[in-house]
Amino acid sequence: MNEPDDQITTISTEALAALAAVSSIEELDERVASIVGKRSAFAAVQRTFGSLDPDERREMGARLQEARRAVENAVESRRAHLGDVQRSSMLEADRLDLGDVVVAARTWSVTAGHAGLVGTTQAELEDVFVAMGFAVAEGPEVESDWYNFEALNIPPAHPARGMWDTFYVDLGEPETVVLRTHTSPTQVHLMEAAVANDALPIHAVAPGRCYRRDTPDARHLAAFHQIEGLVVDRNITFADLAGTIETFTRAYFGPDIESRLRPAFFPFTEPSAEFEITCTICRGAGCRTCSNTGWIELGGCGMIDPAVFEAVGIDPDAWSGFAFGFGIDRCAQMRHELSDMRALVENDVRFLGQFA
Ligand code: FA5
Repeated sequence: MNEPDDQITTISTEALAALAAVSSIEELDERVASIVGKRSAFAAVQRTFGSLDPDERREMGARLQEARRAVENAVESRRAHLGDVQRSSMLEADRLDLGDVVVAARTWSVTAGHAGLVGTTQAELEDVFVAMGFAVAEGPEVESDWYNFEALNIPPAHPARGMWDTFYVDLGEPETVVLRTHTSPTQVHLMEAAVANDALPIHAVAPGRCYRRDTPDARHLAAFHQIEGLVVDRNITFADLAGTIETFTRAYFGPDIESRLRPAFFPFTEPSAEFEITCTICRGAGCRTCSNTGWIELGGCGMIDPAVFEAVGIDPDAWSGFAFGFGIDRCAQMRHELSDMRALVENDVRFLGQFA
């Protein structure tokens, strides 16, 4: 039998060898008790110290602590090393070699790609409205407060500003430049241009991207698209608006989808309405996408408020008109029965490939 001192040296050497043989963190966790814990040779030799005289016991106790601490430090370095190895092999396994994907998968022909669903939906909507006699226009995505709010009868501090949670651009005076929250500012641009060029009447649609601080969910995105419609002419009535929306719904969604107008409030139209269609996911039965209502709101609309005509210099006694603004992403979602709008921006090639 070795002296305790020799035993401690042997135990340390064997413990370090056992550590070197461990090849994963899981294995280390399993074995750590037998290397430095209560089931270890260190613990066993400590139990024999009772038979030593007090001075020797103290000396051997200190020697054992020192040896055990050295092995404990070695356990931690081994754990750190094994962690590094495990992380690098995980990263290596997850590495996406795009070259390999294209060559090996061969599920897509290698082409220049194709238009996205929102882009094609926008083009289809434009076609429907062009067939109904509308021109296609566009307006800027970065707007002044005047175009996005004030000219639309939404003065500063008006509670209706809360309807649109706005991204402000850090330009000029605070809160004077915005990412447009809707396409309605294009109404103002179109009317101003028509007045300047003596070019009334107006029959136009203006599609484009809008931004709101909305939390993305099944029916919302923070960057989305609307198509604005504007008609300014003589003797335009709400019946013209309702007829236009009905014609659009039938042309785009087909005759089986019901639509309805519900009274609503927008500061720039009076009267105003919300336009809804039967939820195409549940066919009206109620589901998660339509929050169990059976209906999906596609947009807002109404007769141009005289205050807006006055802001742009159009005589409200001589001219009347209507406007509407529909969500293009919502139209795509309902037309293609997508239960969650976020699929449009997730860039999953299996989804995108269906619309090639
Ligand atoms: C408006 O934006 C008004 N400018 C519509 C309008 C135009 C009224 C002309 C009167 C005259 P609203 O906030 O309800 O209204 O949005 C209209 C549509 O845009 C919604 O019905 C929806 O289809 C779409 N939409 C709004 N917010 C989002 C969003 N975060 N993500 C996706 N689509 C959205």
